[in-house]
Amino acid sequence: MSDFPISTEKRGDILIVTSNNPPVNALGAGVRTGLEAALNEAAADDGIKAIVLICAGQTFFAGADITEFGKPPVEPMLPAIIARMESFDKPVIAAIHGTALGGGLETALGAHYRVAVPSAKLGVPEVKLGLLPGAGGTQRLPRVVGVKAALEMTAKGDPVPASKAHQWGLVDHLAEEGALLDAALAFADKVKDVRPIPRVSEKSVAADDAAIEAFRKENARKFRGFDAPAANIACVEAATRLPFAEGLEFERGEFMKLMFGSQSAAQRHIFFAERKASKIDGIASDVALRPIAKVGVIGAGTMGGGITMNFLSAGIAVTIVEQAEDALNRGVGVIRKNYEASAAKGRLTTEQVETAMGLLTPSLSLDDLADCDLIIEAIFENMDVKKEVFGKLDAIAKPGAILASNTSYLNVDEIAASTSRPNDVVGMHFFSPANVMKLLEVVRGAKTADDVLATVMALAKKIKKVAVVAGVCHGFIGNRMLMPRQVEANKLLMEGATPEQIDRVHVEFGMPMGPFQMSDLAGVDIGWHRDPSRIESIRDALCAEDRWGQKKGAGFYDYDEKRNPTPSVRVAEIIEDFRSRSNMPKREISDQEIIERTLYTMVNEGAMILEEGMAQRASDVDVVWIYGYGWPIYRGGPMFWAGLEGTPKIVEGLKKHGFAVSPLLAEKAEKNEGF
Ligand code: T1G
Repeated sequence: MSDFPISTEKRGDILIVTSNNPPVNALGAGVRTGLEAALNEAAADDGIKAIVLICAGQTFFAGADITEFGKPPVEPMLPAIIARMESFDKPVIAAIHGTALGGGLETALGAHYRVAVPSAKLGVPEVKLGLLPGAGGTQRLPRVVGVKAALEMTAKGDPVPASKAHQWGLVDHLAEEGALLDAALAFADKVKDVRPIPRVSEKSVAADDAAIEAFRKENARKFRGFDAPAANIACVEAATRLPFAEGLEFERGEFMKLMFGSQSAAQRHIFFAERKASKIDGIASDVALRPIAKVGVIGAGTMGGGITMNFLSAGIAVTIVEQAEDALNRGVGVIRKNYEASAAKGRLTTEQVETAMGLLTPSLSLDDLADCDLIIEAIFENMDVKKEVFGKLDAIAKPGAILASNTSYLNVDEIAASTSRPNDVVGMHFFSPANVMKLLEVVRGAKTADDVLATVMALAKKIKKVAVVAGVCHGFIGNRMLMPRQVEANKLLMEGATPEQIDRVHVEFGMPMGPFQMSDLAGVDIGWHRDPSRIESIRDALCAEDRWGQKKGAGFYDYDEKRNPTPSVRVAEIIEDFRSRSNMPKREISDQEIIERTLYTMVNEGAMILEEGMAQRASDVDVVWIYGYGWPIYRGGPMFWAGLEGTPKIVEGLKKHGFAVSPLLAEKAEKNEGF
């Protein structure tokens, strides 16, 4: 036995070494010390002929302990433990269930054999933390699975199922589900006297420069702006070129560069921020949740259909209601088409499509929502319309049903007041396309009950959304910060910048698209007053000429039939016309000014959101922008980025352009602190 989260038990001449370090058996200092002690115990006992290394709880080691990063290293370090294990003169059998990830898989690679249950997954997701497998993974993995598979696993970070790992020889034996230890013991008994003991580092891996080059080219767009993927590729390439020991040195050097870079700090920040967002300050984590067995969705348009798919895909029955039969049939048809498109790409089986569609009940009557546990309206973004529907729902919905609005900026308290049950009302703001975008803003009304909020946050996890609690204000968190960005972007057009320049600055920053590209995608006509004779802005002028964006083949850009954009001469004329009529002098606008007026203003708005309590924490604001708008994860979100950019520099930039600086931001700048 040992004092550490590692216990040992002798079973005949096999030593069972068990890690019990919930929740994911992270390889923290205590575990590493316990492993070292277990190896010493096995070395000292001639009666032990093999070791089975297994984990209790939900998973095999899921990696190094990320909370230790950035702190002084504590011996024994993982690479040393793995090297000791690999050079051991008695075979070590890793018994894998759950997810053997990162340092966990690297530990299994240091073992001599690997036994896994079919449901297990094996991967090296360090790249998603802006890192690379720093305990020999980039050198051992290619020696087992080859260059191509190692490139995929290290540079993209997605795990592979045990069945595929078994095909590749990464797993030596697949055990029956639920019989892992017995299978590992039987395997150990079989190999305990087999010599030589197989050691991965003694294998070699053939060079495959063509595959490496092809992989780099094929993923250039996906990896744009990131440092870690290239470092992972370089390490895999080193494994084909250098002796193992030198390869380890190379890997170590690349790992340390990433570990102390801002990108990994940003990506680790988001890893924890995403998990923190699901926690609601002031509500006990064990509050009783309302059961959600049946969901009602009102509106079968783009949003209603996308929202519906989230629940169907999670195995939750949905009744979808429309006013007109053709709209209902169209909406249901789009849902089926989307599922069939996924099946065509091999992401779903036809059975899964039919199962999902089998959970869908189309209806033309709100009365059919009477037995729903949650009803979400996704209808026209107009307060009067929403209040009318909620008034009807109040009479139809069963007691205890949660009534949610998908409004993207309207006042949820006002909507709740149109019912006799405001404590059952909440905002659930999905982002379009709702079946794809991970972010869900959960808008907490003044009277929203704690259990309603907790139920929706838990349900979000079930439908694979990243949920963030927002307060009731115009635009909540994301769209509220989008507003100053859009206002300034349009002002910059009047002062001499072009849509292409402003969008380029944002794309170079790492955004998937700039403000005007986004406007063309979403629809320039969103929020337009629809009166072509009323032209008070550049946007009005575009809409009056039917330039509603990609859907019309023209918006801020011109589009060909494949929706490829080109700068528009007509738009330049419209802007010029507006500028000359408003006697606005045209001037050169620097890229830096665009950053200051569109990104610094977002940070300022984020600080005001925090001051007003409209977001629980700065990291929640970051999560909103990463998962709702594609903010580059290697910059950690707007508030984290403010720390990298420097709050004093941001305040100076805001003041230079005459913006009122939020007190919280000013205070951070005073102390030269981030958020
Ligand atoms: N270290 C510390 N804490 C971790 C952790 C880790 N590796 N993984 C998860 N947690 C915490 C998490 O913050 C949460 O805490 C709780 O565990 C449950 O997590 C040297 C350098 C394993 C698939 O990147 O992918 O090895 O919120 O909510 O949904 O080369 O956790 O409860 O307080 O995500 O069941 C590489 C990261 C590390 C794996 C389980 N490994 N983890 O998912 O639970 S770097 C990873 C995950 C490394 C070496 C390198 C998932 C999971 P709290 P959860 P889950």
